[in-house]
Amino acid sequence: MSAITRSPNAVSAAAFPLELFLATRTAAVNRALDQFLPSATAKPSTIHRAMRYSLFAGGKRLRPALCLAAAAACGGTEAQAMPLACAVECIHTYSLIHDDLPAMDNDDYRRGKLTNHKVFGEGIAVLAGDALLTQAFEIAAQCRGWPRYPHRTILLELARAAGSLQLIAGQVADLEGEGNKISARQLRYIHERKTSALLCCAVRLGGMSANCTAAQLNGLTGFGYHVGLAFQVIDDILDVTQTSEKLGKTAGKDSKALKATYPSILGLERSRRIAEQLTNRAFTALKVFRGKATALEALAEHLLRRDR
Ligand code: GRG
Repeated sequence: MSAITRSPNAVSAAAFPLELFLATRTAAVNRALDQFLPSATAKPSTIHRAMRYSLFAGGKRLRPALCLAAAAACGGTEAQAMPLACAVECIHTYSLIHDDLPAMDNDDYRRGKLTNHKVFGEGIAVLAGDALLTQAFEIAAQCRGWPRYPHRTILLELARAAGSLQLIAGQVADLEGEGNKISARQLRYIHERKTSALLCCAVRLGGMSANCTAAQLNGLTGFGYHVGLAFQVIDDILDVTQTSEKLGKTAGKDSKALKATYPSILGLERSRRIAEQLTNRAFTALKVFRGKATALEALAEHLLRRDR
């Protein structure tokens, strides 16, 4: 562990029953996703089997957990937040299916299983990603809508995070940066869009589902932004320190693809310190909740300490 001072929130987060929270929320999200999606036998069954294959392949469900925890911090309910948590997970899974395609990162394993295109072929994998992206908006449109956040606001939030100025922009910059020398600033640009935008969107949507105040939304935005950045720094560290078996995807791919990462630019130790600093900033952003955002705090601490 680095010598950096940990936020006092890290202490209260340690007392939170996070394992139980993650297990129960993952089960609830899986049940809801199962109900929202067309059945595996709905015609044409190939596409529905492909969508379900990746969606239920054992993802950690961190974005839904963040969404539900943000709702709880604002006094909301799981039932109200659930369509939004599921919508974000569908977008996340679509992005992974497309990211694994030969034209992108070209990976054979994801979530400990063969990638979608390895099982269903490239054409169906592209379509399964497209269908999950579309499904996300169909699910989100079924949310209740709130006085401060009507359906229009919710759908805009999702579309912007997944669009060509955020998630896609990050992926474009990532692709174009491969094999080139990239500055820490350019790397931050990629991480903000490729990873932090959707994570932050999950947190904000959770708050919106509780009709949160502007001050609460502002706090959640700062939290989601910094946790999202820390998440990608840790992801890059795990890529060089963990095995493929542990990660459920091919380890060491970034260096092979000559991708710029925090460890490759700044080294492992500095990268760890940066992830800690970002997590502390995320804690600071939660001040507005006066200690009542313990699930979010525990999740931030968990994301920093995770080993897969
Ligand atoms: C439109 C053709 C086309 C492609 C879009 C946007 C995009 C492809 C890809 C970006 C996706 C990407 C790989 C982002 C990085 C975020 C990241 C570290 C994902 C891994 O998240 P985890 O660890 O995964 O939460 P699980 O499997 O547990 O859900």
